[in-house]
Amino acid sequence: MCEYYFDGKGKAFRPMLVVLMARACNSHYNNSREVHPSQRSVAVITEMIHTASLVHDDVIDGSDSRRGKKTVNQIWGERKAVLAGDFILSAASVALARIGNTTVISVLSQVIEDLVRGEFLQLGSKENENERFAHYLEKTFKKTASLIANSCKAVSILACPDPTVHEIAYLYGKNIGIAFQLIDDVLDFTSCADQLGKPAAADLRLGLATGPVLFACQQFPELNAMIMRRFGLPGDVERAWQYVTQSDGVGQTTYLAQRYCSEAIREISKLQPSPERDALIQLTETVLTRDK
Ligand code: GRG
Repeated sequence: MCEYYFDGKGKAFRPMLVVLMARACNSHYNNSREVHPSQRSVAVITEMIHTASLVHDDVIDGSDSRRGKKTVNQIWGERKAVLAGDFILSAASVALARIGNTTVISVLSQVIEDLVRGEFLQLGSKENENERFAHYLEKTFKKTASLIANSCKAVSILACPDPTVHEIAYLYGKNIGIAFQLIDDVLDFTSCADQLGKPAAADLRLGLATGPVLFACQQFPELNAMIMRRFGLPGDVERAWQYVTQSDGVGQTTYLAQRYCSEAIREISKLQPSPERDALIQLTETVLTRDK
């Protein structure tokens, strides 16, 4: 069960980004692009934490497909899926302790707290329209960007003792991480199930109002009542979908993601030039143009 998702079918976006960040920081600090074994471990741990959270997320959402295959809960049942997620997380914790750096342990432990808090934020909703977008961005940071930001920070700590470099790594990860989730929310409206490897419009069906809906709501206030009842009445999902596609919600969410990517580029450009720094700049474009 625990090996099930380590089959090379995921995009491996996070470990790729973390290794690039490690090389960019090493290069900045002492002109060496070699990745330290401890930094490589962080990349592995990052993907393990991500995978554990996917396994648990699919239990919470009752999802039956991911990455074009059946979910762990669909095959083995919810109880074993919860334990499988726990097991992957425990293996990640052991690997983290083996790195033997207490700051790195605390930075990556914060991620686990954020993931859980992010999931709780998603369970709740805000009645006040003005608070809704802030709530959505906070959830987005905790559910998705914290893992990327803190993993980047962890490899920068292992690269050098300079706190300004740690801050650059963290802010690059935070901004590209938020953009990654904003585009994930756009893809839920613009991509098909075949492309995504999971059902499309899944968020609406789960009762979630993401960026495209929240922007659409400014043009179509009729969406407000539907958001409040979490698209729970018959026909809500279909009507909300229509409003979003008639609005500029997808365009505005994409524009917001572009702004976060520009901020990520502004941060990473503070490091000395290196092929890996350029690749991290290029990666922001990949985040914005991806279709799965
Ligand atoms: C067990 C650590 C732990 C957490 C429990 C369930 C939960 C709390 C958190 C859920 C966090 C979650 C699933 C966030 C979604 C992040 C996201 C955008 C996932 C999709 O990532 P991709 O597109 O997926 O990189 P692939 O399949 O390519 O790996």
